[in-house]
Amino acid sequence: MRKKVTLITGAVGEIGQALIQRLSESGDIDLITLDLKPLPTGVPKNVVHVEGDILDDALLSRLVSEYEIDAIYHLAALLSTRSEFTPTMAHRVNVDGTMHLLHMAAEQSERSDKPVRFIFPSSIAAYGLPDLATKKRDVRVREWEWNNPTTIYGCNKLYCELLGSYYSRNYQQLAVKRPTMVDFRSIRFPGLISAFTVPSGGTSDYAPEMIHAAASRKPYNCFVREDSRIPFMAMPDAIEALIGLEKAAVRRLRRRVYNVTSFSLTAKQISLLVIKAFPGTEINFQPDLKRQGIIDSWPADLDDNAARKEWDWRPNYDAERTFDEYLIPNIRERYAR
Ligand code: AKB
Repeated sequence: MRKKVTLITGAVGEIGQALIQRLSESGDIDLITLDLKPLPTGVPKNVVHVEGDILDDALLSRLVSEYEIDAIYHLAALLSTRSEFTPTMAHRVNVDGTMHLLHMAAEQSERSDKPVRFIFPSSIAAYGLPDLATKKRDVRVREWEWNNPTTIYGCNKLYCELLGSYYSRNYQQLAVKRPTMVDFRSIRFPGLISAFTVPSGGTSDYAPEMIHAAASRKPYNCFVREDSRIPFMAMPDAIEALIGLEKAAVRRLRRRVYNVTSFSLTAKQISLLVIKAFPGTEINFQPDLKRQGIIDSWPADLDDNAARKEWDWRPNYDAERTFDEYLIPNIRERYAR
């Protein structure tokens, strides 16, 4: 008998590390984690870490033959700024990688005669507002509005949402009598902020970078204007959102892709919270034209009513709690060490 496991790709990324910690705490599920790199904090009990490439078909087939993969959190991706520098690589990792994993999930669903739950973090990058006047007018964007991404990463995410929906609906329907379906579920995340890791290659990175720089007593040059506004979320809420959607009863879900959000602040408002926590911090605003363009195309806020209604999504951390109870104490401790 094959052992039942949950697979996490991109395990060494920010979301990956936090998700592994949260899922391994409960100790009641076995995890296979996959990444090109080793896990930086060691391998917890109930976790088997595999160093390998999501584009390696032989490796994916070996995993399917050895384990009964019940659910997949497919987190591996290159973020928005990094992807603009290496669009071909971004396409390979973000799109080809997802395609390989979806195909593996379809194979696994057929083998175990049960749809594998495929959890995919998408992003506000899937939206693209044409100008600042529209961004000011259409503040809380709904899932079906402004799906015109301006970055390769946004295009990759939007297309993969469609690919996942395709694999859930009608993959092989023409070829075989009974289709092998995947239970694809996706979340469009705002910018995420973790107290324990610093992101790399994203465009929403100015918020976490500002906080971590202040805690380590370094000045920070913010690469967007003071009035730049996008939504954010504390990492623990992002993890609860992924698990909440994975556990949601299929009969309640009306969509495959959901917005989730917590608080929406301008870069100036974030800098004031940072200075309040770390008095004397020097923050300068020196906008980078390209990165500013990306932030200007992302919505100022998200409408997450569908997630609230269909799977009871609620963030636990608003801006105040994120700073006062999660970021500041944990970051202080981290840098004091
Ligand atoms: C990025 O900035 O690329 C990510 C995202 C918003 O998806 N943090």
